Amino acid sequence: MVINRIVNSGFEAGVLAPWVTVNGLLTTVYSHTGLYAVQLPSAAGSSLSQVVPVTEGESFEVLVSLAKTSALPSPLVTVTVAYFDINSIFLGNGLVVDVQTDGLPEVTASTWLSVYETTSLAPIGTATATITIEVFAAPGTADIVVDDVAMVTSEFLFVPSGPPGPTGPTGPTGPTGATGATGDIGPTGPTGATGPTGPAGTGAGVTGPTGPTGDIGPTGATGATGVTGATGATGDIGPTGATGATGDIGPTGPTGATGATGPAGTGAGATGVTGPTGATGVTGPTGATGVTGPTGATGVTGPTGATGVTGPTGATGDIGPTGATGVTGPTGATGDIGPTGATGVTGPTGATGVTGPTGPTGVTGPTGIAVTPNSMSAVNTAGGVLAVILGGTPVPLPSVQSLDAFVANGASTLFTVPTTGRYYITYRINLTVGLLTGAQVVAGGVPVPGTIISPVLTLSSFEADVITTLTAGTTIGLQLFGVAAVATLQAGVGASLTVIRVE
Ligand SMILES: [Ca+2]
Repeated sequence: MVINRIVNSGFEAGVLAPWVTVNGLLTTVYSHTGLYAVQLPSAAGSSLSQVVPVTEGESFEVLVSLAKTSALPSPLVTVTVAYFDINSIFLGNGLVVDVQTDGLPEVTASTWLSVYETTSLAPIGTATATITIEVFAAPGTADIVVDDVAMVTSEFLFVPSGPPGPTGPTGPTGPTGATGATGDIGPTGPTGATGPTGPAGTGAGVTGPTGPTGDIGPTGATGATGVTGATGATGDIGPTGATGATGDIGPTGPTGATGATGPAGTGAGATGVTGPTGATGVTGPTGATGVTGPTGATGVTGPTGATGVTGPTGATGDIGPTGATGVTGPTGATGDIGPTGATGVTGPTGATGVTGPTGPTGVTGPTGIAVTPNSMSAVNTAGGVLAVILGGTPVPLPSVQSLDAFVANGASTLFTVPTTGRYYITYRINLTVGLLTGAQVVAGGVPVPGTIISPVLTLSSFEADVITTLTAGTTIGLQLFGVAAVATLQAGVGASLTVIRVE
């Protein structure tokens, strides 16, 4: 911890105590920082001092800000630190600094000289130190002002040095320290740009011989521009005129050399962030072994060492849990053909194939059941004369009868149907002369549609075929009808009727 042993360093207590002075005065006319400083007159000499506690082995950084109060030269000023033991016996000087005559800046220009020096170590037995600023008597010199006197030391300087501990967290930023003294004035910058040209003089006189250049008079009002005169002979170069008005500020010149380091500010600032670790110094002689400190935190695990020699095989452990299924390996060689599996489900019917060639005719099968069990046929082969009437005249069919189960009446003009079914009916009538008579088959006394022939011109031959349903017991016969006439049947086939059951 940095500490300043001086009390009331900047005199801002408003009183001098605990400072002791000879001829010095507290002043508010000048100050380096704050409101107060101490003025030390030079005419008869003066001094300012303070006693501070010191431990043997300590040293200090001493800071003092000084200036003079007028343009007169400054007198000789000395800053001294002297060490004393518990009995106030002088043990030696820690610091003696002389500021030579006229070595101080003038305070009115706000410039101060800051003395910054380091004392030697306080010798064994030191109990106090006295810091003294002394102004030597010198009539015709300026008074001196003093401000911001500090003796700074660090408590860490005298602690036995162990290895550095870990860096602690950064503390909060402390208040801003006092502003340091202004540094030395830097080198003069480059010359600025030339200022604007002043107005021309009044009246154009005849150019005379060039005289010596006079002083530059005040600038007159701008006159009218005169006629340009003949150019005179070039005169001798006159003396340099007075410096003109300052021109505009030129561009910034290159940075000058670094000035002398200014004095440190007064007061101890806050502890800054710990800087980077410096280079390792030369190893000193080994000290006595200290007390063993607390065990430090376990360090980072080091790199894995090389594999050791394989030890003897241990006992077989328990079987571990089954691991995750591994990646499928490459396909192995084809194995032997396995046993035939069970017959699978019948698949869908495939598409119809191409029709094959016609096969050979098969063996004739057995005779089937007859589908015409009832049939009849009857013919008139003798011919003969029939008297036709409008309502119909039956045609007898007595010849070549094949009646099966049909039954003919006595005149062979009607035949009784034995069984109900569908029947194929066909008939023919052949006359010797054409007539306008009609011909038809009647069943149960009703003409059967499809068998009725009603000619518009005379016909000699009639025939028709039809299939119709007949009911058992119905009588069926052949008729001529429609006109009153005499018809003669041909001999041979004068008329015929055939009826066949088909279903
Ligand atoms: Ca002050």
